[in-house]
Amino acid sequence: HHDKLALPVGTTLDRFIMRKQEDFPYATGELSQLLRDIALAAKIVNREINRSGLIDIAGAYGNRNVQGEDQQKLDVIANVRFIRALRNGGEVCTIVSEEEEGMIQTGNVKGKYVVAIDPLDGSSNIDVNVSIGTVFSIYRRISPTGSAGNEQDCLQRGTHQVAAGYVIYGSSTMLVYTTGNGVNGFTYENSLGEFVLSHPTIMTPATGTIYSVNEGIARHYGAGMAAVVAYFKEQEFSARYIGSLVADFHRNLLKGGIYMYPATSKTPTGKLRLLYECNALAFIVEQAGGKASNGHQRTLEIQPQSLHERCPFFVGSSELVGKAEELLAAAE
Ligand code: AHM
Ligand code: MG
Repeated sequence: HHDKLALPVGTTLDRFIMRKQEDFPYATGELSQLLRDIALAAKIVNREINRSGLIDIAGAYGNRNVQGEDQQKLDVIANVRFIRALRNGGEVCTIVSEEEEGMIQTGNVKGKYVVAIDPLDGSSNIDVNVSIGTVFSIYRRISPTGSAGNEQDCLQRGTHQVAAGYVIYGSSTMLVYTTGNGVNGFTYENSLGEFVLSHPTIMTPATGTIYSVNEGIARHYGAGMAAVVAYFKEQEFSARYIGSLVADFHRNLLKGGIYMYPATSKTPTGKLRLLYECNALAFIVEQAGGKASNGHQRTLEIQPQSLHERCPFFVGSSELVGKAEELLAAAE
């Protein structure tokens, strides 16, 4: 029998998923199939993103592509690609997507899983060649198979995630995911058309010197949040803010730091979405030894009330998120 933990750098994602599945004697392979479906869609979306410069040129000639169809925006394309892959894969009954108001029923009533996904986050950055990402959470459905998934299946606490991950389309494209057994990162190798293991067992530093927040809206912060930012400045942290959640999160995960999207007077529950932005990253960061909260409650324990609800988000190195929580509590 192979070594349970150590798979070498360079292992392809498909092989990695297969080997991990062998470690669970009762695993049926459905989750493995689902992860492979997501990876396939990610490759297709990656291709579309890499061509987006050319598509823009085509767009200059009347927003039509060679087939004469109206050019779709990349976030819409990404949504279609992921939904199609999940539908064809057959393991998912219901999808919640940032792009669509209601639940998406795949028609796979036997599918055991529910997926919440932001197919292309940070889409305002596409036109300017800045990194963007996909974020996904996977849950086991609660309702019995044989009919469509329902709201209760979709509104589970983050602690119930069976897997979560993100894809970053950046200077290289990476897929990072967890099934609750640590976090592993895979880099897309163009010449092979495969994701290969490049970042095994990612652990985030317990502390760091980066803070990431939109300070342009600081006048709308409360007293607590003002104290948090003042503290990181006092400590002479580096300010790093791309404005693309996955990219900001990914950098801080590897280097140590804190990302914050607080409540403001204009957006009392922040901006980011609990179901398909915060929970996945919270699961990953915890698996990497870090922390995620809404400022006073662990993100993964928040009971969702609606599909697209927002929550304030503090995520990153455990000491820094702990410090932010402490300062927020002190200002109450
Ligand atoms: P989007 O889902 O409309 O793309 O918005 C989410 C994005 C995140 O990627 C990013 O962290 C945040 O919005 C930035 O917001 P702001 O411009 O208010 O700083
Ligand atoms: Mg988004």
